[in-house]
Amino acid sequence: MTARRRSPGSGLDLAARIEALDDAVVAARGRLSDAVLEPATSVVERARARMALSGDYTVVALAGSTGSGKSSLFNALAGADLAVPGVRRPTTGQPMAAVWSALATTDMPTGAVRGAGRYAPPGAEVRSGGAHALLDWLEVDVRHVLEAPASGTDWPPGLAAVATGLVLLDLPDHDSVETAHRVLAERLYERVDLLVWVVDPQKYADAALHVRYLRPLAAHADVVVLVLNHADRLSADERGRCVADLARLAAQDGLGTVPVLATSARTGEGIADLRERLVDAARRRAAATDRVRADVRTAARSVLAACGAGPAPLVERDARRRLVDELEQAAGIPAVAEAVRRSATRRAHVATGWPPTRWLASMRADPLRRLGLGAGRGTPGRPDLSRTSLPPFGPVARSRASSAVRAYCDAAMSGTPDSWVLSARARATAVGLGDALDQAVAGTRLVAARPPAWWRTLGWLQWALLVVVVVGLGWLGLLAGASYARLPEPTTPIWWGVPAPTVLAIGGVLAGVLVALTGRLLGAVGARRAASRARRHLRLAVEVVVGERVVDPVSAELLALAQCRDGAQRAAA
Ligand SMILES: Nc1nc2c(ncn2[C@@H]2O[C@H](COP(=O)(O)OP(=O)(O)OP(=O)(O)O)[C@@H](O)[C@H]2O)c(=O)[nH]1
Ligand SMILES: [Mg+2]
Repeated sequence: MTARRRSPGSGLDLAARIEALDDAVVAARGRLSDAVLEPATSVVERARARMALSGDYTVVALAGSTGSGKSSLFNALAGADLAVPGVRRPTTGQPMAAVWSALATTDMPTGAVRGAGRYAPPGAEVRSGGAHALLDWLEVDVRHVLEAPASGTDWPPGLAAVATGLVLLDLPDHDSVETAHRVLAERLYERVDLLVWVVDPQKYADAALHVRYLRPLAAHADVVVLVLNHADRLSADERGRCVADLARLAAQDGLGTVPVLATSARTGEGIADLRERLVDAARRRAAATDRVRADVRTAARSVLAACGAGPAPLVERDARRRLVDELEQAAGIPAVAEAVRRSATRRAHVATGWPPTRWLASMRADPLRRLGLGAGRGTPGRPDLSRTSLPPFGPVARSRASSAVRAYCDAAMSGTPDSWVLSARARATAVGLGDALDQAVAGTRLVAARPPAWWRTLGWLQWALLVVVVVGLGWLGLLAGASYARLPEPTTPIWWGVPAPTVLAIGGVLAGVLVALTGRLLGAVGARRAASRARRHLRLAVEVVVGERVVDPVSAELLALAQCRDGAQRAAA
């Protein structure tokens, strides 16, 4: 066993690691490719399943190519002819189990069983969590339980120390013409606790063995044993060279620390040593958790390679501001603000202008109403019920909005994996943004509910001045009538050297014009203020839309990335 450097998170227990990997996978779903996530998902499922099953048993599989001597070794280790080794190959088509354990007698009936079919003789007590449940999960139907001794002393020779919970599997090959064998074998390669790779002197350097099977197990050195079988066919020198060469190739595969043994199923050489190692592993009861831990680590590392490490990036404030600026333009907000200004100017004019010419101003259409906006339009709080007459979100505005949204996504997601950026872009879609902005504009109050008080004051003043003018003109008319009818001329008061009715008529007109000019001046100032207030409200409305449609979805992507990285880091530690 090699000493491992402790890293932060390496104190996590295995269950927490499995959950951390699951968190990472859940966070990455739809964001990383299936090629990365599917194996990790299977690892989580297998790990949970194995951890829920008995830890008292250690499942050891004899793996390798056809003819390497797996079945012969299985028999040699069992000390009984359970499997049928063959000269014609491939021989083994179904996996077969041998269970040594005093424990087994309590959860499986004892006795050697040969043949296919699920082993469930009458009266068999099936206890969940026992070897039986474990073999059910592994889908190994052919099972042999070695005869339980009457007392602890009369185990068969060589097996006295084996009351350990060792479950040995003889597997089909992975390299014959029978692809069904490979499928069965590979399914078990992924699930057993400890893998004994049985190779022979001819095929131990096969590229397929190393590239397809051993390299992916680089993190599994604690649960791999290499066995060079058929050792009786080699001279002592050749054997030494072969073992050294196999160890060198294993080191290249990242398995430099695994034991490499030479055995002969024919002569029995090396069998006791191999059995001792397996019994020792079964007694320590660590292989199952070591295997699962290595699986979880390997899967977490591949997720980490895809999602990247480190904290998720923070979105710059500027990026959001730029997006809001662009969408304001795309939604025609400056045009609306300008319409608010011109509408307020017009209304101030109508309210405070000189009454005889006011109607001229009121004849001009209200620019806000022309846009389908303005007082009394829309339903505040229910913008979905109204639509403005702003120019529709045409291709130009739409492409402007989409490129602004894309620029925001790219800025926010910089340094994250491409697939994550694409996912953010897909979620922060610009589709429907035009309508959302239009509704936001429609739902924004642009005109104050009540006109300013000074408008009304000036308006009444104008009417009063008009009355003065009318009185003056009427008076002048009476004087003219009296003079025409040669009636005695009434005395007319003289103000400032001018007859009073003339003062009233001319003064009233001049004062009306003055008040109208004052109204215009104040109206222009008020209209500019109304426009900038409207602009502020419209910007807030655009910000709300941007938040819901773009910023929140992108933040959710960043959060998922942070969760994925955190989970994968904890699982891989
Ligand atoms: N000389 C020698 N022959 C062996 C040894 N181990 C197995 N054999 C022979 O090699 C042949 C194949 O052995 P099996 O045990 O059937 O090999 P296998 O790996 O189970 O093969 P498949 O079931 O086809 O995958 C048989 O004829 C065995 O007798 C060994 O250590 N030395
Ligand atoms: Mg076989």
